[in-house]
Amino acid sequence: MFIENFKVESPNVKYGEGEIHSVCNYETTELVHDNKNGEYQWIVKPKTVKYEFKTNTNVPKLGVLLVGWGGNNGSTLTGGVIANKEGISWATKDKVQQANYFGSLTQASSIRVGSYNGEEIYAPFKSLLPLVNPEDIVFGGWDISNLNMADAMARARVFDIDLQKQLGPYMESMVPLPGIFDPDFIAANQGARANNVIKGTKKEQIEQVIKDIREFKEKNKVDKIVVLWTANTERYSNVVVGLNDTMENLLAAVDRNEAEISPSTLYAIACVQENIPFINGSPQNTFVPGLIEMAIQKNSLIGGDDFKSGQTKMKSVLVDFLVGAGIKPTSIVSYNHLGNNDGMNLSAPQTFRSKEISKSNVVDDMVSSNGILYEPGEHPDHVIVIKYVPYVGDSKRAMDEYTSEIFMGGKSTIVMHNTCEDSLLAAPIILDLVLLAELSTRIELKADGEGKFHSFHPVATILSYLSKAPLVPPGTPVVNALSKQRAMLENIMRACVGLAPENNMILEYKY
Ligand code: NAI
Ligand code: DG6
Repeated sequence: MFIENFKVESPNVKYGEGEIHSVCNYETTELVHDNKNGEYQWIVKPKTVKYEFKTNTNVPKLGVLLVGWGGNNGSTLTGGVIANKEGISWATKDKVQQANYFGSLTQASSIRVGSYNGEEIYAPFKSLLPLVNPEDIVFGGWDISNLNMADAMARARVFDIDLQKQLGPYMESMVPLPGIFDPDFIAANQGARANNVIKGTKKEQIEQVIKDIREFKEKNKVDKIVVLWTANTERYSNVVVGLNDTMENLLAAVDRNEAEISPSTLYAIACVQENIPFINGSPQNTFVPGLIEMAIQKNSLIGGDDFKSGQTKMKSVLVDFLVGAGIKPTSIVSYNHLGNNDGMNLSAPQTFRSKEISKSNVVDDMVSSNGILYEPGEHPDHVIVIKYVPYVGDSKRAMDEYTSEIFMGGKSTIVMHNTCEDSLLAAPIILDLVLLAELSTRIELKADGEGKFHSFHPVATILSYLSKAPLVPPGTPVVNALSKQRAMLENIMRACVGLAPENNMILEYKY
């Protein structure tokens, strides 16, 4: 059964004026490697830590500024939200299609809340905690191409033509602000697009971005802003001692107008300086060590990297299933071709390399979790291929071959093929990223015995479910397995309303 909403009644939660206050017992373990009677042994000690959570329930008016607003993702998200807001439907060759948010965890997925009369009861994911309504978001952003959003949507060739015609009037007055352009960081084939750029030194460019953010906030009377990079994939920046390795060196390098500071890092610096959440939806190393240090020092949220939309999402499910089932993946070959501007940009070796890195590291945690299947350091062969085929446009073809070793020397090969508009996968993920980033800035927590509440760590691992290469604070484990990432997010949100983590034991029906 599906219910629309619910309220928790428990000594663990108090719904107050503008705030939910909850208490949870976090059940964890402490490990000790001890010498007992001349023999080393692992000792596991269960441990309970009491946490308190405070969630501000005043949902702000939110502004979302997209870097690369006029791209396929930016125009698809903007049009998609308008279509939902305006209740637009359009004719396809199959049926009259209604706008929806399919593919969005926050808007279109559900959570289990319990059993009632022998039936499992589910509720919308978004009923757990108050989230910004996507239709109340004010969108804006920057793009190095000056096309208005209606023309950008037409250039993207993602939406059906009947939908584009209806959205056009809403989008033609939306024009991206000039963006920071540095041809050294993206493919040379993007140069022709760059007719809308911020001039000046790197310091002046940061100042302009800060000015743009402040003006947008003022003009649109929004309470909060989240900035998200959905612009071209950049090449990696070199991380160099004295250049970008510390906050001090990074800021000094900006003052010296050093060439090796990428546009994405410049936008991120502007946001951190303004204490505005900045999310990186592309694979490059925007968050150089100096930037991470700055975000930590200013306690300003950063999250990323690279939207986990299709092939990689599947990989972080399938490999988790295989390894979890005691099957040993030995070769993973992921091939895809696409014909949109992202594909064109990725046809240059340096930008492709950024994507190759983020797509390659996604099985590491699953492989290292099973020492029965893999020797220390052993890893499946893992190959990533991306080809640019203009004719297919945004309709990406992804082909994957997983070969595994099974019982008694047998081999199992699974082959998958997916055809799908890439931007229709990415747009709902962008929405989730900004909504969840905003929510996480309203949650505070403290462990038993701690004097005061504090916010989550500014490196937002809570967004991992949506990222191919989750950014984590230095010295923290990276979790790629999709089910664990979802459970982490859902269980933290459950804790905020005094609900225990979903444990799937369903003991009440076991005897
Ligand atoms: P796109 O090429 O259509 O859009 C990118 C936009 O960014 C373009 O309009 C371009 O003019 C603009 N741009 C480039 N550099 C800029 C700068 N420095 N400042 C402001 N604007 C700038 O690409 P698309 O398909 O929208 O993808 C965007 C990014 O998202 C790419 O990096 C892609 O790799 C990444 N991504 C996309 C996924 C998907 O499923 N569509 C999934 C994972 C990541
Ligand atoms: C070619 O791979 C284009 C990329 O931008 C991908 O579409 C994007 O990274 C999505 O990747 P995945 O692996 O999540 O489908």
